[in-house]
Amino acid sequence: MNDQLPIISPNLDAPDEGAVQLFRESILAKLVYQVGARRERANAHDWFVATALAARDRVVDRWRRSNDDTWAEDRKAVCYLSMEFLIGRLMSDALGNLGLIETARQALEGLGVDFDTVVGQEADAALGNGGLGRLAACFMESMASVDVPAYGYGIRYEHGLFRQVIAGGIQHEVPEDWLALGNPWEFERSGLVYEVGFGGHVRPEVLPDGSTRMVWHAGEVVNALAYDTPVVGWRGHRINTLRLWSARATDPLHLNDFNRGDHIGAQAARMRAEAISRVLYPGDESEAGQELRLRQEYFFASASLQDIIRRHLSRHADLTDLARQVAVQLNDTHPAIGVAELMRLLMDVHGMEWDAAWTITQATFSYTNHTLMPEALETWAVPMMERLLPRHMQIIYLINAAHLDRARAGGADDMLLSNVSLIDERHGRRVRMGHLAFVGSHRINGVSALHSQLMRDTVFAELNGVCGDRITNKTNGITFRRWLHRANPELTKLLAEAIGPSVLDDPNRLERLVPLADDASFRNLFAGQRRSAKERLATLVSSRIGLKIDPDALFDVQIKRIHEYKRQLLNIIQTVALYNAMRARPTESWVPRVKIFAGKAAPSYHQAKLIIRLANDVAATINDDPVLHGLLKVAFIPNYNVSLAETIIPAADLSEQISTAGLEASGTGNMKLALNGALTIGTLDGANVEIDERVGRDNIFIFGLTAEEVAQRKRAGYDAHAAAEASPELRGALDAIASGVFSPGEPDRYRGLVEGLLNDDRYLVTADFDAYHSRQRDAEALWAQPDSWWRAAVLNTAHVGWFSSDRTIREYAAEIWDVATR
Ligand code: 26V
Repeated sequence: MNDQLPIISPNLDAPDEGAVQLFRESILAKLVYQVGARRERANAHDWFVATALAARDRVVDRWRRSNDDTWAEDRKAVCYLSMEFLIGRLMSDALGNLGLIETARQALEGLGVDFDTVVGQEADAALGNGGLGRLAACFMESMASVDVPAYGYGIRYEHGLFRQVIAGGIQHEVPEDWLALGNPWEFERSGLVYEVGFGGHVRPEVLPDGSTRMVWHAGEVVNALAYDTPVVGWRGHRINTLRLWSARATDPLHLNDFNRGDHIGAQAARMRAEAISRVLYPGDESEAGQELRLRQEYFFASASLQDIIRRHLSRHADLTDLARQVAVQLNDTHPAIGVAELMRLLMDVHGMEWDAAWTITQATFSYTNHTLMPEALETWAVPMMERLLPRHMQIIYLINAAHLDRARAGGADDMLLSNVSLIDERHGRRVRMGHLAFVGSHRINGVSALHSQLMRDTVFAELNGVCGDRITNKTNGITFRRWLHRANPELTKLLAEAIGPSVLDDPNRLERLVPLADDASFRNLFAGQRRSAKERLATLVSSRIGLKIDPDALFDVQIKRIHEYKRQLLNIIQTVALYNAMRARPTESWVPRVKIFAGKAAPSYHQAKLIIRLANDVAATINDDPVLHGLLKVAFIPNYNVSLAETIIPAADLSEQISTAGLEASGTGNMKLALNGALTIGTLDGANVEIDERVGRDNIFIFGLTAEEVAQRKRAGYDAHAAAEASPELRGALDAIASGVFSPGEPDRYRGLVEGLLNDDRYLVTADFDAYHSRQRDAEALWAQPDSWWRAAVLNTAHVGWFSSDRTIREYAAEIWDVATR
């Protein structure tokens, strides 16, 4: 495909002068005619917009070609439904995949404008909370790269994830405003608008042919307006579409009210409608949503399915073939109401019979589960569903009745029936969205081998038994274009020179690095690259929080959402234990270390916010202590986001992946850090298990209870007091924290936290402490032997090619979607 358009050359190549000149002219034209700025007075943001628009022009023809080819070849398309797309900046993604980074750099240089400054102007698109949203962004890029026709469907939140400000060690949330200066990448599709209803009532109505149909008379209608962003695949092979819906009132102003002088009331309905796409819910595993969240979920699921049906009917006489033409992937349960919505559209709007509609629905949908944490499993109160989505509630009851009949016929007893029912009757009646997604899908997948097995063995065991084994595993991946090529161009260049540029196209070729791990001069180059990335990070840390850190120290990094199960607390307690030891024996030869933390806590998650405060308090005390001679520093870098990750990851020596085994579904930061040559210290949890299998036990620091042992301990009843008594290091660290060593102005600040840990250590922090502490000693010992450390680092990069999201997407394509890949 795209045979008339040139295949993009590797972006490490030097561009020719003609191409640079052309691009420069096109930037200047955009600056003058679209930004409306004079060259002499243009600011960095003006240059950013002009450059983005020039780049976008290079995308548009290929984009149309991709769509035309999909039509012409009648190819099946994937529709990826996700509440979250955590994209970050798009400039280097687009330019990088088009092979235009050097062209753009030189084009701007010739105008006296610095490329990196221009790229730095772009606001991160933070339309997601963490892992789930970032995975969706990686998948979009990989689908374009392996030539899968795909639409990402989501919500165009006006405000993405809050900006985190740390003041006095405490997290404050400030609204994020990524659209304030416009978004040059998107196209508003004023012709693509769908009506989404809420509330009202349902009535059977007799049609002219004598048949009856259920008709939903919605009490409120909101318009969904499409905004499209092109998603450029590697080397520009294919350009897919990210289609995000913006909520608009059907009646923007009640003129009568306005004319009567009620200027606010006249806009009330508009505010209510448009609130739907106003802001991303900032929760993650820790929080359940409220009514507005259900409105968001239905809003985007409905608009997306209407769009899918409209597109299908523009080419086909009816909907019988729908599942042959599209695969709809539910990214967690957030779009699961789509199961009932597709049934409604097929039956009530398009006149299909139940059985035919159900066959199509199940063949169309598949569902990915991203967490087994009980507090994150979505359920919605039946009364609210009945009020907001009365027809959907009827359909859910009908789906449930058929599902329970099948289970009963298969021999299910009452207990089993109540466990597999779509309605949870135990604490008020609630719809179990995971069950709805499961029953409505032909395939259900987990995101790492361990997680998928735990789905089969625990949360979904009974449902999977009743439905006939539908669970399959698709271990997560990351796009190497962003997380290696863009984030770490120096390392990428070194790799391409050492093992050939084909590694840019085929990550499995990273294995060719294996012999180079034993080559001292290559190891030096590898370490030299890390050193310069650490210098860049040190500059950033100094400018953001005024802390000086030594680029020769071991950079020990834990970057992710703050959550008790991820156990930042274990890391902090261990940091305090190290601090105590250094103070007790200041003359010992300590390995210089910088503990780096970054991550956001959900605004209402008090315990997570307290952990952030503790990290900052510990940092303040340790960083100021002259006895340590700067050998230990602690940095909490505020406002973790995709762009910050791109700076931290290439600079990390040690990657902290220390969740309680069985609780981290996969992790993807673990893959990014290992790819860039960091050594993992981690538990046998999520994808760590598969990283361990690939890099080998000699090149990773594994510790702690296994998922099975965790389950046993919990069953037996675990006593944290006994663990603390048995471990002097742990006891000392906890005493210091509890007694106010790090909060001298308020000595009791962390007393409750420590007591809570000792009385109910749900995440088994104290159980894993000694094992963790001792693996940290092993890491220091290895660091003290640079030849061995860097050998292990090179082998990490060499062995993790499998974690490319291209591999993950190929597996989904072959085993779930039934679409071809390149
Ligand atoms: C739950 C909620 C609850 C209501 C408010 C908004 C909201 C947003 C997200 C979630 C569920 C988050 C689940 C999640 O992010 N899971 C992560 O998925 C990653 C990709 O598969 C995986 O690597 C991580 O291990 C997993 O924690």
